[in-house]
Amino acid sequence: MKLIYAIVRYDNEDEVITALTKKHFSVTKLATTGGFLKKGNTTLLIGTEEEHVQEVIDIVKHECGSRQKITVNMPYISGSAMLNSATMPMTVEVGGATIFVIDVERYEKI
Ligand code: 2BA
Repeated sequence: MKLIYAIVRYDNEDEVITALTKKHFSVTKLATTGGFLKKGNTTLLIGTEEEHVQEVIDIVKHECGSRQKITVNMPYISGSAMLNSATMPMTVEVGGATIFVIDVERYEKI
């Protein structure tokens, strides 16, 4: 048994969840926040057998599309030299998804 964490953009969550549930995967959605941009994103938890992990990743990849470049403000870091660059634009790559696959030691439904 594996547990897949998929961090996806908020805009993609409906399509990903719909596609996964259509294929009978169980999904739990968590409202999360990226530490760098401090913007909301969505973390999906999907527990499945090892032989289905690639199928889940393929579905997430298909629904989330490719990475995009966006320009954002530098994060505000209080008391640091970065204070003056709070309005300075910078480009970061976002989109697609960040996926972690973890071994599950024990799985029970009681
Ligand atoms: P954020 O932390 O808000 O990061 C948004 C995007 O900013 C990242 O996109 C990356 O392109 C850039 N970025 C993040 N940290 C950076 C840094 N220290 N310096 C420069 N640029 C940085 P993604 O890589 O697609 O990540 C999207 C979201 O996925 C992240 O939102 C975070 O919530 C999560 N994530 C990504 N990698 C992670 C990891 N290794 N562990 C935990 N969460 C992760």
